[in-house]
Amino acid sequence: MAVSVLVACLLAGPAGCGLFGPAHGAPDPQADVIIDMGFHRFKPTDVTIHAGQIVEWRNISLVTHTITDDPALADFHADALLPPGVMPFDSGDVPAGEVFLFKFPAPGTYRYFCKHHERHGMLGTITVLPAP
Ligand SMILES: [Cu+2]
Repeated sequence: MAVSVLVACLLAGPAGCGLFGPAHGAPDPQADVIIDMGFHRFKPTDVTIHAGQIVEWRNISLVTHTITDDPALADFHADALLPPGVMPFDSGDVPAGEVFLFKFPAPGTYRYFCKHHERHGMLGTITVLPAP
């Protein structure tokens, strides 16, 4: 996998390497919190915000990740958790260098994962407190 990424990098040139793109620029002005997606890891893993705040995930790695909170898409049911009544969400593929923004509407605990690396332990938790 790593070798094929490097080969793809050489063929595509720097712009195709994921070394450029929004994930490497200034954070989106709308974002309240930044979470980096590195090598099979969300960093920080656990984040606490308030309802209505926006999280920006930045894929600073060289591989595609997802931000997925949907029990129906999880290999292990416990890797996805939503507060009661909140709809599941899924970023879809976020390629290297790209970002994904999501506004958390309701308080509660959100446990999410990357569809490609759930089995590698790429998991995160967002604790959303009531709006101040
Ligand atoms: Cu991933």
